[in-house]
Formats: sequence, structure tokens, C-alpha cells
Amino acid sequence: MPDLLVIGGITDTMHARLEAEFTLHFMKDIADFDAWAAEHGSKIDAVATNGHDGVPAKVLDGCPNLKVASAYGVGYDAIDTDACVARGVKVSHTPGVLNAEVANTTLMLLLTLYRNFRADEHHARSGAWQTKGNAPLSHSPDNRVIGILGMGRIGQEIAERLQIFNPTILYHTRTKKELPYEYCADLTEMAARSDVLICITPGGPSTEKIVNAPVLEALGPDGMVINVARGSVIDEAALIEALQSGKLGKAGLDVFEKEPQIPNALKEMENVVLLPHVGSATHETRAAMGKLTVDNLLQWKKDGTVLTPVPECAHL
Ligand code: NAP
Ligand code: 8YV
Repeated sequence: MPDLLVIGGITDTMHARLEAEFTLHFMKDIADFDAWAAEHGSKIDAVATNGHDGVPAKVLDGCPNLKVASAYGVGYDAIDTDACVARGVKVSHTPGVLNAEVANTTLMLLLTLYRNFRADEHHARSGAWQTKGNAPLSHSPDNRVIGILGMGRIGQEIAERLQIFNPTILYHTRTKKELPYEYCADLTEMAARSDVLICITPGGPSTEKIVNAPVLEALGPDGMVINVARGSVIDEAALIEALQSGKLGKAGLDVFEKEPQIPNALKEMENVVLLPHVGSATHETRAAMGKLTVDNLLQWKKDGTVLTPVPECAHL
């Protein structure tokens, strides 16, 4: 049986399916990896990993016979695909199966921000309803201008699910798409026209801090930013400054620059909703992601191909 190195946690179902087809090895502490790899690294044919841990350079160096890396997640900014291609390592990910869940999470952030549900929940739970009377009024999510940064699989699902709120949808990407939404070539101009900016691009160098101070300030004091992409997409220091100074109204964040750390400044603000990177984190969606992660490895074992390669590895 081929040897598979598992990086990070896997579900019991994934474990059972993989154990039947591969000899499993589990990465414990990356600090001890070199010593482990000196003895076992050359046996490793395959890696199962996730979007957070990726495939560290130490693993590529320490496993010279690695042929395939299957990632549990669609974003693969933690994987150096150039280095993988150079070594002939096929990288796969889990596109599509999480679109609906991430779109649901985005809509829940949008509703929580507009309807002020965090404060309302506290009002109900704390007894303030009895002692102080009714909670303050909030704002409606209906009829808003919503700018979407990134209009791929998930961006399109978000736009479709938003339709119940009768929005005007704008979007910014590097290339215009054949879609019934207005394309904006300039991100700052799109932000200036939007009530809400939803970020759903990949991470990595091309989107690093693309949402910077001018973009955030263009959204304005009544504007909102929602980030379900990667923490690296927003300049977090500029975001904190804009929220503290009132240049930006509110933020809904599922992702952060240095996960799992969240800056105290963000935790202390009432106009921010924070989630611990749970965009896809339901039993149903994670089961689908786990299935595709394993299916890719089984396909590779069968015929050397993977079902859903990342685009950079599609030619391998
Ligand atoms: P996708 O189908 O590849 O779509 C990516 C979109 O981003 C495309 O429209 C692309 O259009 C645009 N884009 C890429 N680089 C850009 C740039 N430099 N500037 C502007 N637009 C850019 O990917 P997806 O499946 O929708 O997933 C998107 C990302 O969501 C993932 O990579 C991941 O980081 C994140 N995600 C987060 C969670 C979560 O739990 N919060 C869950 C799943 C995914 P162009 O190529 O034309 O620019
Ligand atoms: C996961 C994600 O939380 O798919 C992605 O890109 O960010 C999330 O679905 C992450 O990948 C876990 O591995």
C-alpha cells in the first residue's frame, strides 16, 4: 500500500477510508519533522492536508518521492504550487462542495450586521428588555448596493442567494465575467458605490491587502465590509483604524491575518461580528469536503490522476 502522511486533523470517516488503502503516518510537531523525515520521509507517496497547514517546505524537502497532495478546502494559498509543480507533485483541493455553506455564512454575517442581532441577543439574554425597554431599531438589508470582490464559484453563489434582498450587485475581479451583474474595473470606485463590500477571492500575493485604507474609507461611515476570503485580503491594521475612527461603519469577519489570533482591538469593538473561520464548518459540508479529499487520493492510487486538481497542477 502507498504511504500517506496526514497533516492536521481528519474526520473518523476519512480515517477509515484512508486506512483501508494507505499506510498512514501522522505529522505531529513540525519542529520534529526533519528527524522523522530522515528515517521515514523517502517512503511517503502522498499527503493529506488542509487549507491552513498546506504543504510546508520541510515536507517537500523531507519527502523526495511525494507524488500527490490532497487538500481539505478550496483555498490553497498555504501551498507553494510552483514548488509542487517543479517536483511533479499533483495538488488537489475541494472546489464547489462548500459554495452553499460559505454563501450562507456570508448572508448570516450580512443580516447580523444590518439587524444588529448581536446587541439584540444580549438585550434579550441580559434582562435589559425588562429593565430598559425595547431594543433600539436596526436597519434593513433590503435594496442595498452590494460589491463583491471575487466572483468565482462562491461569489456567484453569494450573489444568487442575496437575490431575496433585492440588491444591486457590483463585482470586481481581474477579468470581466459573462454574468448579469455590473463589472467594476476599479475596486475603490466599486467600494465608493457600495453599502457593503463582500470579500471572496483567494488569498496569496495577488490579493494581499487589496482591501486597503482607501477602499475601506470609500465604503464610508455607514459602509460595511465582510471578509469570508482570507485574512490577508484586508489590511487588518487599516481596518482597525477605519472602524475605530468611524471612517468605516461595521465589519463581519470570518478570517484574520494571523489565525487563530484575533487582535484585541477587533474583539473590543461593538460594530464588529467575529467568527472563528467557520464559513464551511457544518457537519454536512465538511463531510462532502472530506469525501472529495479522500476521493482525490483514491483516484490517484487507481490511475495516477486526481479528480479536482488546483489549476496550476491540471497539466501534470
Ligand atoms: P474561485 O472560483 O477560484 O473564484 C475566485 C474569484 O476571485 C474569481 O472570480 C477570480 O476572478 C477572483 N480573483 C482572483 N484573484 C483576484 C485578484 N487578484 N483580484 C481580484 N479578483 C481576483 O474560488 P472560490 O471557490 O470562489 O473560493 C474563493 C476563496 O474563498 C478561496 O480561495 C478561499 O480563500 C476562500 N474560502 C473561504 C472559506 C471560509 O471558510 N471562510 C471557505 C471556502 C473558501 P479573476 O481570476 O478574473 O480575477
Ligand atoms: C476551511 C476554507 O476552513 O476551503 C477553504 O478555503 O477556508 C475552509 O473551508 C479550510 O480550508 C480548512 O482546511
